[in-house]
Amino acid sequence: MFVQPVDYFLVAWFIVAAASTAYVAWDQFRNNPEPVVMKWGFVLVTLYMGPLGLLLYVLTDKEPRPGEHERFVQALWKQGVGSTIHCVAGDATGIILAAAVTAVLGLPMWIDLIVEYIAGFAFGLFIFQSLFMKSMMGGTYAQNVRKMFMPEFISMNFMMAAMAPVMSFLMMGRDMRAMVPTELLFWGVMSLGVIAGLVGAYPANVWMVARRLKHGLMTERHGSRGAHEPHAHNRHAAHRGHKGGHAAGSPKHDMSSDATLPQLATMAAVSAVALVIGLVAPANWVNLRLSAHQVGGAIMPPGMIMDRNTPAEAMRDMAAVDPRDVVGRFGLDTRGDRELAPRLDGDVKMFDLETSVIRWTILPGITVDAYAFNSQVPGPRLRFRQGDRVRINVTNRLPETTTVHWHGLILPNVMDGPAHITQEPIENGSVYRYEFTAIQSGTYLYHTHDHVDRQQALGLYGAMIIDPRDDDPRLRADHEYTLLLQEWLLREGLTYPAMPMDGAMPNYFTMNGRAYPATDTIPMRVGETLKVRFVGSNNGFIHPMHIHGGPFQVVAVDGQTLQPSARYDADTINVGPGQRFDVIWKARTPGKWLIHCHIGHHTTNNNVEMQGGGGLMMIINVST
Ligand SMILES: [Cu+2]
Repeated sequence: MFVQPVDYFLVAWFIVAAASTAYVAWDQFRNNPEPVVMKWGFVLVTLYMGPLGLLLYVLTDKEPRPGEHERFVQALWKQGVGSTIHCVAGDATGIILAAAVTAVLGLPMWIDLIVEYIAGFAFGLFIFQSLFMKSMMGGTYAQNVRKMFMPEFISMNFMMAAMAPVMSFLMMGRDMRAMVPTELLFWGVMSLGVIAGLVGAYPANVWMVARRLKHGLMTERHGSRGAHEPHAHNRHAAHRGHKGGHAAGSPKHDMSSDATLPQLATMAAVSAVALVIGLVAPANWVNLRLSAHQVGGAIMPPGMIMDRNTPAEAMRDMAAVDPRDVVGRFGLDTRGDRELAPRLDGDVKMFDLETSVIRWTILPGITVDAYAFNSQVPGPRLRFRQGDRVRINVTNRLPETTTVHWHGLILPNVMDGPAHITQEPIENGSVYRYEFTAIQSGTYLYHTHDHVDRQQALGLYGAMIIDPRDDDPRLRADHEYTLLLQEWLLREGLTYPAMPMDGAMPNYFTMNGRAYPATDTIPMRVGETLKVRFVGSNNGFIHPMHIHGGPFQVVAVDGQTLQPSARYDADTINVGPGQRFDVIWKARTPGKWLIHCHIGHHTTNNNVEMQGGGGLMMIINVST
């Protein structure tokens, strides 16, 4: 599935690459008079470089008109391209195969790079240079390996010096799908790496061709064209390709180089330095100790600080919800915080909760990918009476483990929920049964207690209201509204858990899963009372909740009913994470009265005011 704009580009790119490769292969094997090894070289490089490979082929190697190949490929810059293509085809094939295998094995990036270098070098030297070139070079395989070692070493070093940073920075960048071979992005990064590698290796290859240390482009004719016709020789003929038995007197690839030892030694040394820098320098910025198994596939929020020490766990914690995990989509017609009717097992009230990843609409046209209980944000409201025996079966369908904590309740320790502390976390597909007797009464909440900063910020919470055994009429109101708060981070269509961290600051805010103007409106009449239960389901942020039109009376805090003498009037209360406040507000005057957070940013939608506000804002509509 496409989750980023780059995915569309990559599909288009690889279609063009396939077409380019098909054309180059067709032209090479049908029309172009050159050795088979070069035909394969251009085919492979076009596969890796797409239209750029095609361009290099057409400009340097494709015979313009019959009989002109010999003259056409003479120029040194073209010979250099041929030599580089030949190197890149072998080395890149080894590197790409090694990268795919090491990613599947889950080796750390720094080991990947070393294995890739060795594989690329071996593939290039032992197969592409020595084996495939043997027919042209003459001599034994061992002689060829020895002769080609130094040119291959220099070319490979420069290529990897350019290719390694491209791979390191892009694979360990924001979109770490680039580490996973089953993702198109992995192959896109490989292509970009090969392009960089070719550019990096080109200058040294030009020098090596000029000094007759390497072959460039060659012409090889046989069959009906008359294999034994003398070729149009030129000043490069001495080191260009002619098959043995061709024109009489043509020396068999005279590769006697005029490069001096200091030249060669310096070139080799500088290439080695470039290689070391290319391999090591990225470790200053990215954590090369991580493997594809640890973070592969994670997409990080823009602005997150990722340095060479950032652990894999931190990256997974802040990563976007994978849109491919979404199992249900819900529009504005689906509410959160719907009261869940219990099933009865004798005297026990049973509730079933199931976690899953859903796409949830917070505003018209604005959706978030949420972790949800029973496919709603907030999760269903659990309501029972003081003294009830309650059993809650929690089934986990998230791509990670979870637990549930019953915030504020007096219950057996093993039912309390903290992962790894009172219980093993619930694996995907498993069920955990929580059971307890409700001793207290009041406004409570339940929420995940496994990777809370991530999971609760993505929607795993709900209200729990326990009605008292003996109802106090002074705490009743004409209307009741339960209000759960949450922050969201939504960027480029991806949902990240909002947290007070660089790059993770929220840009959307919801009351009961909706942002204003999609929040509820409470209709009232003058003289009526409204009990609002503020629930601090917000995870990393405090919201000073304010009601217009006169003060409210705070009658309960954290589920504890205040003694009449302790009740107090206020118009703003700070609802911190985990806190609850029951307040009673009286409709004194007709009109539209607001309930809203008093942090201005929290009453916007992605910093935009819509119909007078946004986010944590709703209307009490009082009529006469
Ligand atoms: Cu706020």
